[in-house]
Amino acid sequence: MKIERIDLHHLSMPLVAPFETSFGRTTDRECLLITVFSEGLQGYGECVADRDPGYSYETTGTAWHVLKDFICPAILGQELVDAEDFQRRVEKVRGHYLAKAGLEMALWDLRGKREERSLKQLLGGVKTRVEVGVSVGLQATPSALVRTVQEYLQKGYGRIKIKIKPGRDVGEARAVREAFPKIKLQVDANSAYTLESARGLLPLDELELLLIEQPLSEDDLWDHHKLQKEFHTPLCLDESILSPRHARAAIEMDACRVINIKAGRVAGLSQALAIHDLCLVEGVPVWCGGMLETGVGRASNLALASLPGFTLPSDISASDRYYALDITKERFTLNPDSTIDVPNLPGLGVNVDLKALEKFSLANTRLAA
Ligand code: NPQ
Ligand code: MG
Repeated sequence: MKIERIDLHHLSMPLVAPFETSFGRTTDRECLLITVFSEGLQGYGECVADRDPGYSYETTGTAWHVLKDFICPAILGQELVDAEDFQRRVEKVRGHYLAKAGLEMALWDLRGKREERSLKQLLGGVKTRVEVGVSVGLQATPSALVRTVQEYLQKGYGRIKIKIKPGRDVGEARAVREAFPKIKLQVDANSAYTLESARGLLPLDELELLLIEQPLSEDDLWDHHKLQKEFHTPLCLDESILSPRHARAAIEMDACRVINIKAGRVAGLSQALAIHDLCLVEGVPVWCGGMLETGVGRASNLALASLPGFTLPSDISASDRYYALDITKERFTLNPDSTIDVPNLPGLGVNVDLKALEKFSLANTRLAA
């Protein structure tokens, strides 16, 4: 497919409620929407970078710069075959995986529309509905947390993840476990601990958690290996796994026993697929992480999570968990069995609402060959 034009949209979308993690509190989610034009078709991709470098060093500002000045120029006017072809052409751009992944998603959407096949079909997905859970941000007190968890359980979410940070960990997890002895429960620290301070988390081992996500620094596989030896509960890596190579190293050194796959974090769906395939062979369970995506990224996550190795519930919520108004005409809803349907129309299977897109746009630019 000939890449004729690429539009970048810098968006800011109000969240239905603030979301707080160990790295900060967000009330409006920024992201980039990327439109790729080719032979009468348009493909959409979402770059999951945020305004601040809290989850990742990348921001909407750096992704805008690197897309406009390096990634897009490498493919504009070119004839592209597929995602692997794209990855080869941007190989010399070091890092900036969130930026690369946003563009790669748009190429998959284009390819699906060209071939009249859904992203699920292109990736080799096997499920029509995927099991999901909700990620609950830090709340003011343990009892407020229990009330919030209760609301999500009533809405039908069958798996709860709570965010933790030093001083707000064992007490919160214990309160939720005591209130709901049987639910599927897991915690996410977003790298807030050191090997020493993480020893304070040892009581979590009694709470029958599905996993403990990313307790230590993103660049610290070795200390995760040391920490895993002290826990029966599986450690799960998110921020640490940026490539199939990282996944292989983490598995070989037993730095984790579960991997959270986010296409955005690993430079694209092609790389997410490679990590999935590796984990399937190695018998390491995976699930799809979430980045407060719009309907565009949500559709991509659902297709990815329909692959056979995604055996744990994914952080893919219904649209109304994050946004009262979304940029897709489609809204995703939760089925009573805590699943969400995987789109099956060509490409991502969603239609962008151009009015909503305009409403949320902070800046737009058009890049042509
Ligand atoms: C995680 N997400 O699994 C991430 C982290 C995260 C759903 O828990 C703005 C932009 C706010 C990106 C908050 C969930 C964010 C963000 C949290 C990513 O670690
Ligand atoms: Mg995480």
